[in-house]
Amino acid sequence: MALERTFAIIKPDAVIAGVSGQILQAIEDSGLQIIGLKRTRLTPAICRGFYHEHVSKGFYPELEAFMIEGPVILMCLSGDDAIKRWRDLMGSTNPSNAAEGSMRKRFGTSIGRNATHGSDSPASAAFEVSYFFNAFELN
Ligand code: DAT
Ligand code: MG
Repeated sequence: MALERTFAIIKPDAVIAGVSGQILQAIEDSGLQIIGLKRTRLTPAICRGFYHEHVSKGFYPELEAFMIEGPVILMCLSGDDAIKRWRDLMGSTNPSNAAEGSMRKRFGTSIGRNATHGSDSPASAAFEVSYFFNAFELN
């Protein structure tokens, strides 16, 4: 197993619902380290750059409207096999298919409003972490 970094978001639905603390607790309970964290609000331009691979898709306008509707909590997580471990803890994209106890099962309400984001590969993790964090912010 390799020591990895991955990028995570607590999305606006979960922040507004007041369940950020439960998601942070689940991350810590899983043994992943939160090595960077900030609370901010995305803009349309920042959202487009972040979701560049989805901008041309039919669901993108709905995705952008959702991601800018409230504050987000951005994180860099570190640990052995962190990318897959965070994806597993999040659960499937559609909360109705997500495993019992996963973040999306517990806190998501639809495929679009699914509470959390996680990088899906080492390449996307590297891009996404550096999109939001400077090296000195990761400790
Ligand atoms: P994931 O977030 O599990 O990596 P993805 O990268 O395919 O999923 O899509 C990014 C986000 O876009 C996803 O978390 C929710 C939204 N989304 C994906 N497919 C959608 C759809 N068919 N309808 C509405 N929103 C969708
Ligand atoms: Mg994805």
